[in-house]
Amino acid sequence: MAHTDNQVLLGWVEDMVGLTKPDKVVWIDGSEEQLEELRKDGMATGEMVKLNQEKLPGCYYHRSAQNDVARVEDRTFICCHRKEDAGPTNNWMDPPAMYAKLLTIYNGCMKGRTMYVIPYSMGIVGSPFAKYGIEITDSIYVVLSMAIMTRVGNEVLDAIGPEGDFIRGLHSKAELDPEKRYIVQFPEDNTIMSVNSGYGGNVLLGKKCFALRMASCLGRDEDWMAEHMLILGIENPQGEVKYVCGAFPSACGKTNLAMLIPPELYREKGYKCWCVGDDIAWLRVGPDGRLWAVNPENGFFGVAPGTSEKSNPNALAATRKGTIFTNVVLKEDGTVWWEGLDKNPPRNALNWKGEPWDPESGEKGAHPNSRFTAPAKNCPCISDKFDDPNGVPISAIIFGGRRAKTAPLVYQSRSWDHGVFVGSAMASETTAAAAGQVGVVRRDPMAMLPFCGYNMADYWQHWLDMGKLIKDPPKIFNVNWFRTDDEGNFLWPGFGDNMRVLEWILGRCDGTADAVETAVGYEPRPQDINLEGSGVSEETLAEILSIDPELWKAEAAGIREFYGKFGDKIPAELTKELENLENNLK
Ligand code: OXD
Ligand code: MN
Repeated sequence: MAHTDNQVLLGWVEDMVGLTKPDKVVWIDGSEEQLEELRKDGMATGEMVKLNQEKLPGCYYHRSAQNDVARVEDRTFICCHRKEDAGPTNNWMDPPAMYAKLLTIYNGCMKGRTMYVIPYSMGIVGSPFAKYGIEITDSIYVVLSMAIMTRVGNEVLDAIGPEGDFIRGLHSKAELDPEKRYIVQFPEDNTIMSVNSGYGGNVLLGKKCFALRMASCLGRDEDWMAEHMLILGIENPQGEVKYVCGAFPSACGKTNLAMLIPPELYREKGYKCWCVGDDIAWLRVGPDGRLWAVNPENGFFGVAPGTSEKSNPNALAATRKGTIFTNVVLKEDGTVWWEGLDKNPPRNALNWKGEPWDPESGEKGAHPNSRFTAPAKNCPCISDKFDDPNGVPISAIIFGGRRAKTAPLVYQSRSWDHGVFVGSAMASETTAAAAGQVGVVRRDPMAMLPFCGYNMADYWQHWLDMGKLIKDPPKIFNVNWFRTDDEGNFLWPGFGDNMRVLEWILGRCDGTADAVETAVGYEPRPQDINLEGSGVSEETLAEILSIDPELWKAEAAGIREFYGKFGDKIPAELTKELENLENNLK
């Protein structure tokens, strides 16, 4: 029974029932009893496997189809009336044509299945930041995962109320046919349609589809920002906590930075770090005129391989209860394993495909994009402000990428507008972990390339406009943990030692840290970064901070070429910043 008399909502669900023709409709009320029933149903169909409840209480295992293990950017569309509003970096189709195509695929796709209706909230229900959605799905895995990643149930229907609006989301596994797989956002209709996939990033519609693609459009229209950013609190020995947001392309250590453990020297002095979010930040101007952030999610959808007691003990601890693991190795004792967890690959285990796995075969046991869906509250360093409806005030925004030679360890932009330029030019070099050529520079502005729901040039304009609305805007920085020597060895230790760079960043924000001006912005001198106990010498640091004018001239040319894609939509402020960079390098 639906716990709402919102006629628009009821009418839409009825229409979707007419379209997909399920045998049964179940409204998700958010109760533990109902979720427990669904876990049982999921086990009966094989969709969910109960793990060892002594070692991993409340944890389950799920396998996706073998052709369905990642987001599919080539099948992800922004469908708005004018093609130029989607911009050159998004796939676009005219909405009527896309609806026609999708309606054929969805027609009768839930016959013989149950339809679940999930009311969910991105953000704390009832808070000024919160936005509500309804996801319709035929997947128990989706229901159980949404119950971890978002706040679900009747309280959301109450918050929507009889007249309130919501984002419509229709998901069906359909036949899991990759040729008919579509992840489609209709920003002008507040509608998301996802079909023929069961992989989290494509089907947990609250995350990338809503909280980034749709929300970026809402933010543009309502003067706020939806960003692909972690939120981290840094507590000094006096107990004051300052918050930063950080945007990084994938494979740059975003989750590790979000859950950073300071080096021993800092811990002894009383420094602590607190995680508010690891993936998405919604940013608004607060009543005091400053920029405030919330994490609209309620859990972590993290990459399992590489997560270990050493690399990220906080993330690992978060997965020890109430977690759903996907496509990792399933051990004989009902626990899980993945490459990089430890040096003891298990015997008699099943690989991510469900086949008996020989660790000596040379084949990976876990899929490289195998995941955990873990409740945020499990994380030992979760911030006490995680649940604060007002969010946290942001002192600094940090952009970053993986650059072997070009970008220095850290630099500060000269102004908000210059910072927007730095974000717009963000790039990362491809690693051996991804298919294709290694070391190719891929532009990923603000790490939003696959997630911006409208024309990226308009998005940059929105950033510039927001800068004018914020009193005392956060300072904007760029970091690069990945500088190498000529043999390709990393020069900076990274992980917890990144705290040393964060200390300089916060020092710049409160006016206590020194800097020198270079062609690209303000940089620390080697003596401005605390190296004690890092094993890095001042000479090495000087090398990591150095700027090679020839490489930067090529970088500026690359940015100019990238901007060329957007024609005359590029904001004049950004063209001016690019000219400044070119002049500084002369
Ligand atoms: C991503 C993710 O792909 O967070 O960015 O899963
Ligand atoms: Mn992400």
